[in-house]
Amino acid sequence: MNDILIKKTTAFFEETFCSSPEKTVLSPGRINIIGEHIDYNDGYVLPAAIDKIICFAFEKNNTQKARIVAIDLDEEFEVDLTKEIQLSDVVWTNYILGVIKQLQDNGFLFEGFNCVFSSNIPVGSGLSSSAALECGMIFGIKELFNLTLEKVDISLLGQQAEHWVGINCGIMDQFSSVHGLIDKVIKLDCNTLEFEYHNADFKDYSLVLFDSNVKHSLFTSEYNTRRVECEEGLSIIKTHFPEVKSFRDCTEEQLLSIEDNMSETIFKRVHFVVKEINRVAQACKALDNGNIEHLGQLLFETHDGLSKEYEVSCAELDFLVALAKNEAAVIGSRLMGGGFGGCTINLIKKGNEAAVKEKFSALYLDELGIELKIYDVKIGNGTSLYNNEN
Ligand code: GAF
Repeated sequence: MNDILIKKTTAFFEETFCSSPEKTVLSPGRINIIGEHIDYNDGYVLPAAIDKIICFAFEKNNTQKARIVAIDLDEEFEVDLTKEIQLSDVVWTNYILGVIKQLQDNGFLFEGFNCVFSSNIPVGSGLSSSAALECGMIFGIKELFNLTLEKVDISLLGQQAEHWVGINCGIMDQFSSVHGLIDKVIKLDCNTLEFEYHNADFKDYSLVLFDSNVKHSLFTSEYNTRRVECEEGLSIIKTHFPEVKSFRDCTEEQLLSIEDNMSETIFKRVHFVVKEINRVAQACKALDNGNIEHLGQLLFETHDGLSKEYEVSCAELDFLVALAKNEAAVIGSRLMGGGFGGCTINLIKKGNEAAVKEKFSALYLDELGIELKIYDVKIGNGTSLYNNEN
């Protein structure tokens, strides 16, 4: 599937610029096994890059202008690199403008370039197409102009670009897009950015994503609000337990003992965070030990917390997880990513995938009148250069 995308992108580039690309870059979306809304709360997360990608073709153009074409949207824009970068009304261009601005603000020197890109990452499905766009652009500019940027720098600059666009996100999406490795999940410490790879061996179960096919507009405002609520909760915890520096140091017992010192809403948010940090540790052990049934159970628990305590779910996602709970072949399911729409991630007993997909699609359409989209997930490599001679 990616071969077709690469061919299409290369051919489009050649037709548009009458030359072959100097650099071709592949940048993936991501899934997250567990540890949701935990990156900006300094805990551990367990994401992986996937085999759905954005393909970029680049060349230098010896001007001070960047000309960028989004093949799938049939739109293009030009950036004058000598002028101050401002937010635009065209949403997708802001991720690229943000990347250019962050590189410039951090003192990286580069000149004009041409770029076309095309994607097979579904947009608005919680698979981080924006992180793939940011990290792929940074990677391409780095390759064209020989910038000294480590993988972690690319992740952090991508995150800064996303903040500039307006979402105060954590580091998980950009980090996993850049650091992904085939068949591995990344256990990332979002406090220190230390990480280790674990085998993504789900034994007798397949990973399947059910895309609710909705994206509620609450996402950005509620996401940013959750961050503020968690900061407030943590500062209350710290006044009672000065030894607690971040949520990972706080036990559930400590939290329960000061429940009356915070509002019901703040308590629910931080209660979820403390429990979710524990679940990530348990999930990692379960995966390493091949206890996928336990991992599945933890996914269900995470969804409950995201829905009732963190309140980032929606009727469509709750419906899909409820279906999963009633289906013996599905041993775990939860909303994945920021919430308010997008996908659920599911562990389905091998051999039952087709029947479950068919049943859920029919029920989702019948009950909610929405067509369910389905993606089988393969875990792939992080942002990388494509060798045009391949
Ligand atoms: C979005 C954000 F971009 C991530 O940083 C992360 O917080 C995620 O939501 C929730 O886990 O994808």
